[in-house]
Amino acid sequence: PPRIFSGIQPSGGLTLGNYLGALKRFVEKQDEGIETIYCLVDMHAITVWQDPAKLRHATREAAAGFLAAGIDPSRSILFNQSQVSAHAELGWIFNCVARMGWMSRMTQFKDKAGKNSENVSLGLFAYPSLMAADILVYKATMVPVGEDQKQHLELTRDIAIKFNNDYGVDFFPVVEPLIEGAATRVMSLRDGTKKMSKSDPSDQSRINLTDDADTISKKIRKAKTDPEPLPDHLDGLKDRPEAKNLVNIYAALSGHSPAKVVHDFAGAQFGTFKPALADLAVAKLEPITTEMNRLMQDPAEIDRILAQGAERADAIARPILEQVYDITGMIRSR
Ligand code: AQP
Repeated sequence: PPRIFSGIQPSGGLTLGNYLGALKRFVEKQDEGIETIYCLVDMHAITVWQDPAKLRHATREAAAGFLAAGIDPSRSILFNQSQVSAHAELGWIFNCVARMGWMSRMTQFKDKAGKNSENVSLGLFAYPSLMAADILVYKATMVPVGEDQKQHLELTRDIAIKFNNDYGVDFFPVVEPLIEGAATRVMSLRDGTKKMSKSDPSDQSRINLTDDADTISKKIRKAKTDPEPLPDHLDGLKDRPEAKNLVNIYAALSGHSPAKVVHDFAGAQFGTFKPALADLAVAKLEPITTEMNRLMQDPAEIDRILAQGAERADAIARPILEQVYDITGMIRSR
Protein backbone atom coordinates (compact mmCIF):
# COMPACT_ATOMS: atom_id res chain seq x y z
CA PRO A 1 0.00 0.00 0.00
CA PRO A 2 1.20 3.54 -0.70
CA ARG A 3 2.59 5.55 2.16
CA ILE A 4 2.85 9.34 1.99
CA PHE A 5 5.50 11.43 3.73
CA SER A 6 6.00 15.17 3.54
CA GLY A 7 7.29 17.99 5.70
CA ILE A 8 7.45 21.73 6.18
CA GLN A 9 10.23 23.73 7.83
CA PRO A 10 9.20 25.73 10.89
CA SER A 11 11.61 28.45 9.80
CA GLY A 12 8.95 31.15 10.10
CA GLY A 13 5.21 31.41 9.76
CA LEU A 14 3.46 29.34 7.09
CA THR A 15 2.65 31.18 3.88
CA LEU A 16 -0.14 30.88 1.33
CA GLY A 17 2.48 29.11 -0.82
CA ASN A 18 3.05 26.46 1.84
CA TYR A 19 -0.72 26.16 2.28
CA LEU A 20 -1.70 25.77 -1.39
CA GLY A 21 1.45 23.94 -2.54
CA ALA A 22 1.66 21.56 0.40
CA LEU A 23 -0.64 21.70 3.42
CA LYS A 24 -3.99 21.80 1.59
CA ARG A 25 -2.90 18.80 -0.43
CA PHE A 26 -1.66 16.97 2.70
CA VAL A 27 -5.23 17.17 3.98
CA GLU A 28 -6.67 15.91 0.67
CA LYS A 29 -4.34 12.90 0.74
CA GLN A 30 -5.29 12.13 4.33
CA ASP A 31 -8.97 12.38 3.40
CA GLU A 32 -8.43 9.93 0.52
CA GLY A 33 -7.61 7.38 3.21
CA ILE A 34 -3.92 6.95 2.32
CA GLU A 35 -1.45 6.41 5.18
CA THR A 36 0.00 9.88 5.75
CA ILE A 37 3.04 10.95 7.79
CA TYR A 38 3.65 14.69 8.15
CA CYS A 39 6.65 16.25 9.80
CA LEU A 40 7.71 19.68 11.00
CA VAL A 41 11.33 19.51 9.99
CA ASP A 42 12.97 21.50 12.77
CA MET A 43 16.41 20.00 12.07
CA HIS A 44 16.19 21.33 8.51
CA ALA A 45 15.17 24.73 9.84
CA ILE A 46 18.47 25.14 11.75
CA THR A 47 20.54 24.77 8.57
CA VAL A 48 20.06 28.54 8.74
CA TRP A 49 20.43 29.90 12.30
CA GLN A 50 17.13 30.17 14.16
CA ASP A 51 16.46 31.99 17.37
CA PRO A 52 15.61 29.12 19.79
CA ALA A 53 12.50 30.76 21.26
CA LYS A 54 11.23 31.63 17.79
CA LEU A 55 11.91 28.12 16.50
CA ARG A 56 9.92 26.63 19.38
CA HIS A 57 7.07 29.05 18.71
CA ALA A 58 7.16 28.50 14.93
CA THR A 59 7.09 24.72 15.39
CA ARG A 60 3.98 24.88 17.59
CA GLU A 61 2.37 27.43 15.30
CA ALA A 62 3.01 25.26 12.23
CA ALA A 63 1.52 22.29 14.09
CA ALA A 64 -1.52 24.44 14.90
CA GLY A 65 -1.69 25.36 11.20
CA PHE A 66 -1.73 21.70 10.20
CA LEU A 67 -4.47 20.89 12.69
CA ALA A 68 -6.51 23.97 11.77
CA ALA A 69 -6.24 23.13 8.07
CA GLY A 70 -7.73 19.69 8.70
CA ILE A 71 -4.92 17.30 9.64
CA ASP A 72 -6.47 14.82 12.06
CA PRO A 73 -3.80 13.39 14.36
CA SER A 74 -5.75 10.18 14.76
CA ARG A 75 -5.59 9.54 10.98
CA SER A 76 -2.28 11.21 10.04
CA ILE A 77 0.96 11.00 11.99
CA LEU A 78 2.00 14.58 12.85
CA PHE A 79 5.30 15.19 14.66
CA ASN A 80 8.50 17.21 14.71
CA GLN A 81 11.64 15.71 13.20
CA SER A 82 14.04 16.13 16.11
CA GLN A 83 11.90 13.83 18.29
CA VAL A 84 12.54 10.86 15.99
CA SER A 85 16.30 10.38 15.89
CA ALA A 86 16.09 7.80 13.09
CA HIS A 87 15.95 10.74 10.64
CA ALA A 88 19.37 12.03 11.71
CA GLU A 89 20.83 8.54 11.91
CA LEU A 90 19.78 7.59 8.38
CA GLY A 91 20.76 11.09 7.25
CA TRP A 92 24.36 10.34 8.26
CA ILE A 93 24.39 7.09 6.34
CA PHE A 94 23.03 8.94 3.30
CA ASN A 95 25.77 11.56 3.69
CA CYS A 96 28.12 8.67 3.00
CA VAL A 97 26.10 7.49 -0.02
CA ALA A 98 25.39 10.85 -1.71
CA ARG A 99 28.17 12.54 -3.68
CA MET A 100 29.48 16.10 -3.21
CA GLY A 101 28.87 16.78 -6.91
CA TRP A 102 25.16 15.90 -6.60
CA MET A 103 24.71 18.36 -3.76
CA SER A 104 26.59 21.15 -5.51
CA ARG A 105 24.10 21.02 -8.36
CA MET A 106 21.08 21.72 -6.14
CA THR A 107 19.54 25.03 -7.23
CA GLN A 108 18.02 25.67 -3.78
CA PHE A 109 21.49 25.45 -2.23
CA LYS A 110 22.89 27.78 -4.85
CA ASP A 111 20.03 30.26 -4.29
CA LYS A 112 20.29 30.17 -0.51
CA ALA A 113 24.09 30.22 -0.35
CA GLY A 114 24.36 32.96 -2.96
CA LYS A 115 27.89 34.17 -3.57
CA ASN A 116 28.86 33.36 -0.03
CA SER A 117 28.92 29.55 -0.23
CA GLU A 118 32.14 29.28 1.84
CA ASN A 119 30.31 30.72 4.78
CA VAL A 120 27.03 28.77 4.93
CA SER A 121 26.54 25.79 7.22
CA LEU A 122 27.59 22.31 6.21
CA GLY A 123 24.01 21.33 7.08
CA LEU A 124 22.61 23.58 4.35
CA PHE A 125 24.79 21.76 1.83
CA ALA A 126 23.75 18.32 3.11
CA TYR A 127 20.06 19.30 3.42
CA PRO A 128 18.82 17.05 0.56
CA SER A 129 20.49 14.03 2.08
CA LEU A 130 18.60 14.50 5.37
CA MET A 131 15.45 15.08 3.32
CA ALA A 132 16.01 11.74 1.57
CA ALA A 133 16.32 10.15 5.02
CA ASP A 134 13.07 11.81 6.17
CA ILE A 135 11.22 10.07 3.36
CA LEU A 136 13.04 6.76 3.08
CA VAL A 137 13.21 6.02 6.80
CA TYR A 138 9.49 5.24 6.36
CA LYS A 139 9.99 3.67 2.93
CA ALA A 140 7.41 6.22 1.81
CA THR A 141 6.55 6.04 -1.88
CA MET A 142 4.67 9.28 -2.50
CA VAL A 143 5.69 12.79 -1.52
CA PRO A 144 3.30 15.72 -2.08
CA VAL A 145 5.38 18.87 -2.54
CA GLY A 146 5.49 22.16 -4.42
CA GLU A 147 7.36 22.51 -7.69
CA ASP A 148 10.50 23.86 -5.96
CA GLN A 149 11.17 20.48 -4.32
CA LYS A 150 11.28 18.49 -7.55
CA GLN A 151 15.06 18.47 -7.80
CA HIS A 152 15.46 17.34 -4.19
CA LEU A 153 13.11 14.44 -4.85
CA GLU A 154 15.10 13.38 -7.88
CA LEU A 155 18.12 13.32 -5.60
CA THR A 156 16.18 11.19 -3.11
CA ARG A 157 15.67 8.69 -5.90
CA ASP A 158 19.38 8.79 -6.78
CA ILE A 159 20.33 8.14 -3.15
CA ALA A 160 17.91 5.20 -2.89
CA ILE A 161 19.22 3.69 -6.12
CA LYS A 162 22.87 4.15 -5.14
CA PHE A 163 22.30 2.67 -1.67
CA ASN A 164 20.59 -0.34 -3.23
CA ASN A 165 23.46 -0.74 -5.74
CA ASP A 166 26.29 -0.15 -3.27
CA TYR A 167 24.98 -2.83 -0.92
CA GLY A 168 23.49 -5.14 -3.53
CA VAL A 169 20.02 -5.01 -2.05
CA ASP A 170 16.55 -4.11 -3.23
CA PHE A 171 15.69 -2.21 -0.07
CA PHE A 172 14.62 1.38 -0.64
CA PRO A 173 11.65 2.07 -2.93
CA VAL A 174 11.63 4.56 -5.77
CA VAL A 175 9.85 7.68 -4.59
CA GLU A 176 7.24 9.49 -6.68
CA PRO A 177 6.79 13.25 -6.26
CA LEU A 178 3.15 14.38 -6.26
CA ILE A 179 3.23 17.88 -7.73
CA GLU A 180 -0.39 18.58 -8.58
CA GLY A 181 -2.97 21.34 -8.74
CA ALA A 182 -3.20 24.98 -9.79
CA ALA A 183 -0.75 26.29 -7.20
CA THR A 184 2.37 24.14 -7.29
CA ARG A 185 4.39 27.35 -7.40
CA VAL A 186 2.80 30.39 -5.75
CA MET A 187 4.78 33.51 -6.59
CA SER A 188 5.64 36.59 -4.55
CA LEU A 189 2.96 39.31 -4.56
CA ARG A 190 5.69 41.88 -5.28
CA ASP A 191 7.51 40.02 -8.05
CA GLY A 192 5.83 37.39 -10.23
CA THR A 193 9.15 35.77 -11.08
CA LYS A 194 10.09 34.95 -7.46
CA LYS A 195 8.62 32.19 -5.29
CA MET A 196 6.47 33.29 -2.35
CA SER A 197 8.66 32.43 0.62
CA LYS A 198 8.60 32.67 4.42
CA SER A 199 12.11 34.08 4.43
CA ASP A 200 11.49 36.92 1.93
CA PRO A 201 12.45 40.13 3.78
CA SER A 202 9.27 41.85 2.53
CA ASP A 203 6.13 40.85 4.43
CA GLN A 204 4.09 42.42 1.60
CA SER A 205 5.42 39.68 -0.71
CA ARG A 206 3.45 36.96 1.01
CA ILE A 207 0.22 36.09 2.77
CA ASN A 208 0.87 34.46 6.14
CA LEU A 209 -1.59 32.00 7.64
CA THR A 210 -1.57 34.28 10.70
CA ASP A 211 -2.62 37.41 8.76
CA ASP A 212 -6.03 38.84 9.68
CA ALA A 213 -8.74 39.53 7.11
CA ASP A 214 -7.83 43.18 6.73
CA THR A 215 -4.14 42.44 6.14
CA ILE A 216 -4.96 39.75 3.55
CA SER A 217 -7.24 42.13 1.64
CA LYS A 218 -4.71 44.95 1.69
CA LYS A 219 -1.87 42.72 0.50
CA ILE A 220 -3.95 41.41 -2.41
CA ARG A 221 -5.17 44.87 -3.41
CA LYS A 222 -1.59 46.13 -3.38
CA ALA A 223 -0.18 43.11 -5.22
CA LYS A 224 1.89 43.98 -8.26
CA THR A 225 0.02 43.61 -11.58
CA ASP A 226 0.19 44.93 -15.13
CA PRO A 227 -2.33 47.47 -16.51
CA GLU A 228 -4.11 45.04 -18.90
CA PRO A 229 -7.50 43.47 -18.13
CA LEU A 230 -7.70 39.68 -17.71
CA PRO A 231 -7.60 37.80 -21.01
CA ASP A 232 -10.39 35.51 -22.22
CA HIS A 233 -8.03 32.56 -22.63
CA LEU A 234 -5.16 31.03 -20.61
CA ASP A 235 -2.71 31.73 -23.45
CA GLY A 236 -3.20 35.41 -22.76
CA LEU A 237 -1.43 34.96 -19.39
CA LYS A 238 1.86 34.03 -21.00
CA ASP A 239 4.51 36.64 -20.17
CA ARG A 240 2.21 38.10 -17.49
CA PRO A 241 3.64 36.39 -14.39
CA GLU A 242 1.82 38.54 -11.82
CA ALA A 243 -1.58 38.14 -13.50
CA LYS A 244 -1.00 34.44 -13.92
CA ASN A 245 -0.08 34.08 -10.26
CA LEU A 246 -3.28 35.76 -9.04
CA VAL A 247 -5.38 33.60 -11.39
CA ASN A 248 -3.66 30.46 -10.11
CA ILE A 249 -4.22 31.48 -6.51
CA TYR A 250 -7.89 32.12 -7.24
CA ALA A 251 -8.15 28.73 -8.95
CA ALA A 252 -6.48 26.83 -6.11
CA LEU A 253 -8.57 28.55 -3.43
CA SER A 254 -11.85 28.07 -5.30
CA GLY A 255 -11.13 24.52 -6.43
CA HIS A 256 -11.71 25.50 -10.08
CA SER A 257 -9.26 25.23 -12.95
CA PRO A 258 -7.30 28.34 -14.02
CA ALA A 259 -9.08 28.03 -17.40
CA LYS A 260 -12.47 28.42 -15.72
CA VAL A 261 -11.28 31.39 -13.65
CA VAL A 262 -10.02 33.15 -16.78
CA HIS A 263 -13.30 32.34 -18.53
CA ASP A 264 -15.39 33.70 -15.64
CA PHE A 265 -13.36 36.92 -15.35
CA ALA A 266 -12.62 37.45 -19.07
CA GLY A 267 -12.07 41.14 -19.73
CA ALA A 268 -12.25 42.11 -16.03
CA GLN A 269 -9.91 44.80 -14.73
CA PHE A 270 -7.80 44.10 -11.63
CA GLY A 271 -9.99 46.65 -9.86
CA THR A 272 -12.73 43.99 -10.08
CA PHE A 273 -10.67 40.83 -9.89
CA LYS A 274 -8.53 41.73 -6.88
CA PRO A 275 -11.47 42.41 -4.51
CA ALA A 276 -13.04 39.11 -5.62
CA LEU A 277 -9.79 37.32 -4.91
CA ALA A 278 -9.41 39.10 -1.56
CA ASP A 279 -12.93 38.03 -0.52
CA LEU A 280 -12.26 34.44 -1.55
CA ALA A 281 -8.89 34.35 0.27
CA VAL A 282 -10.42 35.75 3.45
CA ALA A 283 -13.34 33.30 3.28
CA LYS A 284 -10.97 30.34 2.93
CA LEU A 285 -8.18 31.44 5.28
CA GLU A 286 -10.00 33.20 8.10
CA PRO A 287 -11.46 30.00 9.62
CA ILE A 288 -7.98 28.44 9.60
CA THR A 289 -6.40 31.48 11.25
CA THR A 290 -9.11 31.61 13.90
CA GLU A 291 -8.68 27.92 14.71
CA MET A 292 -4.87 28.29 14.77
CA ASN A 293 -5.17 31.12 17.29
CA ARG A 294 -7.49 29.02 19.42
CA LEU A 295 -5.11 26.03 19.37
CA MET A 296 -2.14 28.26 20.24
CA GLN A 297 -3.84 29.09 23.55
CA ASP A 298 -2.88 25.59 24.72
CA PRO A 299 0.74 24.86 23.69
CA ALA A 300 0.91 21.89 26.08
CA GLU A 301 -1.84 20.18 24.08
CA ILE A 302 0.09 20.80 20.83
CA ASP A 303 3.24 19.33 22.42
CA ARG A 304 1.23 16.30 23.51
CA ILE A 305 -0.05 15.72 19.95
CA LEU A 306 3.50 16.06 18.56
CA ALA A 307 4.90 13.65 21.16
CA GLN A 308 2.23 11.08 20.37
CA GLY A 309 2.93 11.47 16.66
CA ALA A 310 6.66 11.05 17.31
CA GLU A 311 6.03 7.78 19.12
CA ARG A 312 4.01 6.41 16.21
CA ALA A 313 6.58 7.64 13.67
CA ASP A 314 9.41 6.05 15.65
CA ALA A 315 7.60 2.71 15.70
CA ILE A 316 7.68 2.65 11.87
CA ALA A 317 11.13 4.18 11.37
CA ARG A 318 13.18 2.30 14.00
CA PRO A 319 12.80 -1.23 12.53
CA ILE A 320 13.59 0.08 9.02
CA LEU A 321 16.70 1.84 10.36
CA GLU A 322 17.80 -1.34 12.19
CA GLN A 323 17.67 -3.20 8.87
CA VAL A 324 19.79 -0.45 7.29
CA TYR A 325 22.38 -0.81 10.09
CA ASP A 326 22.44 -4.54 9.45
CA ILE A 327 22.83 -4.09 5.69
CA THR A 328 25.73 -1.66 6.17
CA GLY A 329 27.56 -3.95 8.62
CA MET A 330 27.08 -2.17 11.93
CA ILE A 331 27.14 -4.39 15.04
CA ARG A 332 24.03 -3.63 17.07
CA SER A 333 24.21 -6.06 20.03
CA ARG A 334 24.31 -4.62 23.55
N1 AQP B 1 5.62 29.46 -3.10
C1 AQP B 1 5.29 28.18 -3.00
N2 AQP B 1 4.38 27.63 -3.83
C2 AQP B 1 4.03 26.32 -3.72
N3 AQP B 1 4.56 25.49 -2.79
C3 AQP B 1 5.47 25.99 -1.94
N4 AQP B 1 6.17 25.45 -0.94
C4 AQP B 1 6.96 26.39 -0.37
N5 AQP B 1 6.80 27.55 -1.00
C5 AQP B 1 5.89 27.34 -1.99
C6 AQP B 1 6.06 24.06 -0.52
O1 AQP B 1 5.87 24.02 0.87
C7 AQP B 1 6.50 22.85 1.39
C8 AQP B 1 7.36 23.19 2.53
O2 AQP B 1 8.41 24.04 2.17
P1 AQP B 1 9.57 24.25 3.22
O3 AQP B 1 9.08 25.04 4.34
O4 AQP B 1 10.18 22.98 3.62
O5 AQP B 1 10.69 24.98 2.44
P2 AQP B 1 10.71 25.95 1.27
O6 AQP B 1 10.25 25.29 0.03
O7 AQP B 1 12.10 26.48 1.25
O8 AQP B 1 9.66 27.07 1.71
P3 AQP B 1 9.86 28.55 1.96
O9 AQP B 1 8.55 29.12 2.38
O10 AQP B 1 10.50 29.20 0.78
O11 AQP B 1 10.81 28.59 3.19
P4 AQP B 1 12.21 29.25 3.36
O12 AQP B 1 11.96 30.70 3.02
O13 AQP B 1 12.57 29.03 4.79
O14 AQP B 1 13.14 28.60 2.40
C9 AQP B 1 7.26 22.21 0.22
O15 AQP B 1 6.47 21.14 -0.28
C10 AQP B 1 7.35 23.30 -0.78
O16 AQP B 1 7.41 22.81 -2.10
